[in-house]
Amino acid sequence: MKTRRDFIKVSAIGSAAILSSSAFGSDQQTEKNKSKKTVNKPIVLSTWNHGLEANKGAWKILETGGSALDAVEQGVRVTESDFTNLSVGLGGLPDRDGNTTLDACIMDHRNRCGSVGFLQNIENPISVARKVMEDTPHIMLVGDGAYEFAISKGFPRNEFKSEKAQEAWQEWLKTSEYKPIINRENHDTIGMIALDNNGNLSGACTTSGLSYKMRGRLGDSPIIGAGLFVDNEVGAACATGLGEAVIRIAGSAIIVEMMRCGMSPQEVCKAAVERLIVKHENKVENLQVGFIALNKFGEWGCYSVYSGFNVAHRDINTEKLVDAEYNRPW
Ligand code: SD4
Repeated sequence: MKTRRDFIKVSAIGSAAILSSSAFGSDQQTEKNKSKKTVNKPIVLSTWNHGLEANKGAWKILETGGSALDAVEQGVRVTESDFTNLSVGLGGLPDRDGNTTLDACIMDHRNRCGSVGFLQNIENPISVARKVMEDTPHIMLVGDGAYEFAISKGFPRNEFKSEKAQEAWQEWLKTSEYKPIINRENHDTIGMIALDNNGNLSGACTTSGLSYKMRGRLGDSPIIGAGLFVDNEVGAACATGLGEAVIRIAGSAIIVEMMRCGMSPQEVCKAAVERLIVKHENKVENLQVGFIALNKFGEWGCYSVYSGFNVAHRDINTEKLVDAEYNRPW
């Protein structure tokens, strides 16, 4: 584990890097990156063990030379359409009023992005987010507006309610104690980032959000820069875990900025977790967050506050689930 001194060192490098990059532009660093090594592509990374199945969906597109954008959309749709999943899609655990509400966002190599929040009764929010990106002048649509937009684009209304999720909610109602202790079980939000054969990056993130959340609550997952960020010059990042904590540090955006300055994906995921811990004044009991990052060379990394986070990785040579390094054990 890092000492405080090490941490300060990394933070200092990180902040200097961010300053230099955001204040003076990225050209110098991009030039430096260009002179580097060969590229491992295509490659796809997803959060949690449901990422293995999702990666298979993405891989069908990547292996035939398809775009990272199509791959991440099709990949996470696999998880959304798995109604046994209690944390993504219509099978997800509901809010405290018993309604499952969905958040998703997508971003591509041209800095285009789209997002939906507080969406109900639609099976594949990620595809609605893509339509927001492609067919509207906006980036985010939420609630009834997002739903009406989806219907207008031909997405069917789906009234599915998971018995398992409803039972869990009934159980929760007995105490109605709101404790956002998440990610102890091995399933959660799916975030996916990919690099295609043309060297382009895209990402997608989709979730039913925190179980038993307040009505109307949005987490990080539909927020570009928090749950997901992609910069095709540099890399992509995605977050899972307590969304409020990710939003506070603009998690995915800072990860990409640190990569812009030459830090490796593994270093930046670790630095972002360390920043998050410090910004929460070290009070992170039960606060789990995990990050994944991928750079333009197909190098990747992952790191979480607590143990238990894992990442599905697929490239030409490998298809596996990897346990992320972490700051502390549960
Ligand atoms: C949220 N970040 O709504 C999501 C939940 C999640 O792992 O990712 N859990 O806050």
